Amino acid sequence: MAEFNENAKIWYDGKMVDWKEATVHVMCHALHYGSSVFEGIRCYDTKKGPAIFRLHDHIKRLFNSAKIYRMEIPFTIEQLEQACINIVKINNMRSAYLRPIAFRGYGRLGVDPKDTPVQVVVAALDWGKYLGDEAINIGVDVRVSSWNRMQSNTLPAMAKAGSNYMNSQLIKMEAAADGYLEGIALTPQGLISEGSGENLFLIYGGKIITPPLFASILPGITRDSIITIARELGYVVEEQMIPREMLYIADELFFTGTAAEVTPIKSVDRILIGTGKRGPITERIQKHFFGILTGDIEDKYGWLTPIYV
Ligand code: PPE
Repeated sequence: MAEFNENAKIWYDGKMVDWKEATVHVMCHALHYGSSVFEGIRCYDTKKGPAIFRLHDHIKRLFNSAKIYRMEIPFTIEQLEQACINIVKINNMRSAYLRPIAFRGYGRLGVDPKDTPVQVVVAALDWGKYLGDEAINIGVDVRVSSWNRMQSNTLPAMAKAGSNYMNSQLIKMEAAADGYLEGIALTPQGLISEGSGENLFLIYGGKIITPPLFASILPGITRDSIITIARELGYVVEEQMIPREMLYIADELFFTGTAAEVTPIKSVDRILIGTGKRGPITERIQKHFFGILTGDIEDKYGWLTPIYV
């Protein structure tokens, strides 16, 4: 869970405000109709100082999410990138989880968002390991959810919209109620999609396989980073539709996400995956990924934006 620091400042429509001042009205459009788009971005404490991971790609995705919903963000990409940098600075943080969100605010009620202003917030939180401290090394136990991910003509999965997280909550709460850490959702057609807040990778016969964008997934930025790293390490990575049963016979499985980073999965529906421990390919990819984030491995793709230059 993310920790709130109530002494922190929040960037709110271009101004730095106190945590307690960063409020919305109960008649805010987003509260009633789910009209928000957001991002989750990590700032890492690297050897060269704090740096934000793939800042531009995240802010670009925020604008894409807004575009899908005909939402005009009243700031530029550059302004929001700067807001992310400034919020880390002003709160004196070495590492952080940044939560930019754009939403339809207070104007009038009614589904049509006409006359409701689009407001933008960037908050900085402390968020440790998403699925628990041990999860990264040992792995998590998950189930296949009875809830499917949405079809793109129902709620577009490529938009990181608040409303999509109602579906995520169903997946997550069901998993928790049954004693699992997370659920894997299928597409409406019954093939593998993603977790409630993570993309999924499978290793089978030495190949790395992940569902394609048309499998109702969020186009994860960690997913993209892991595809790049895995190919650099010499693995074959394929984007393919994956039948459910392949989960059980996979040699290794892992989740990726900003919050989840790279988290191994040790069982699905109580069936052990491989040896029931983090697999060797997962470990190798994790090491490389974390190596870039600490600064031990060269950031050759320019993924890190330093806070202080
Ligand atoms: N799928 C979903 C549904 C998702 O929410 C995330 C991120 C991903 C895939 C991975 O995307 P990326 O972070 O770009 O690699 N989920 C964010 C929110 C989690 C939350 O509980 O809040 C995150 O990881 O920040």
